[in-house]
Amino acid sequence: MKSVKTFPKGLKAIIATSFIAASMVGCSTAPAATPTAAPPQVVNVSLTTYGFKFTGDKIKPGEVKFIVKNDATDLQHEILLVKTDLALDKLPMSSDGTEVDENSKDYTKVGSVEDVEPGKGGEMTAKLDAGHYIYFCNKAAHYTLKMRGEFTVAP
Ligand SMILES: [Cu+2]
Repeated sequence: MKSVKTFPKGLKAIIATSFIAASMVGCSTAPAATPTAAPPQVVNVSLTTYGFKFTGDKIKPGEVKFIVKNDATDLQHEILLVKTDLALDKLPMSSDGTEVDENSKDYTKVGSVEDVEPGKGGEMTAKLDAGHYIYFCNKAAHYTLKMRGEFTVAP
């Protein structure tokens, strides 16, 4: 007698439970309206032989980024930025008179980009308070050759 194969009884079907993806709906609002910090003011500084071209005549208190380029073709230059009430031509000089005394307490040094080769550049960023600032090149005799300038930061 031929045996008939039958599927065993009682085989329980496995019911796959479907998972409900709990997707978050809504909540697509724009990022919270936290005030973003104001981007730094940008001042472009061109160094030339015994001069500056400086775009920062309307600087407000806050972060300022100075983008410095030595556009001279002959000499290394630099920029030092100090905060002081001294007049532009009255910065304290070194004992031999060739350069500004960089250790003086008569001003507050803010920043510098030093020893910039012709055609090269650099950057400095500083947080400036309201007040009077002087910038100058402190290569020997460059300050006295009037490689200097000043600006006022005001709200
Ligand atoms: Cu110079």
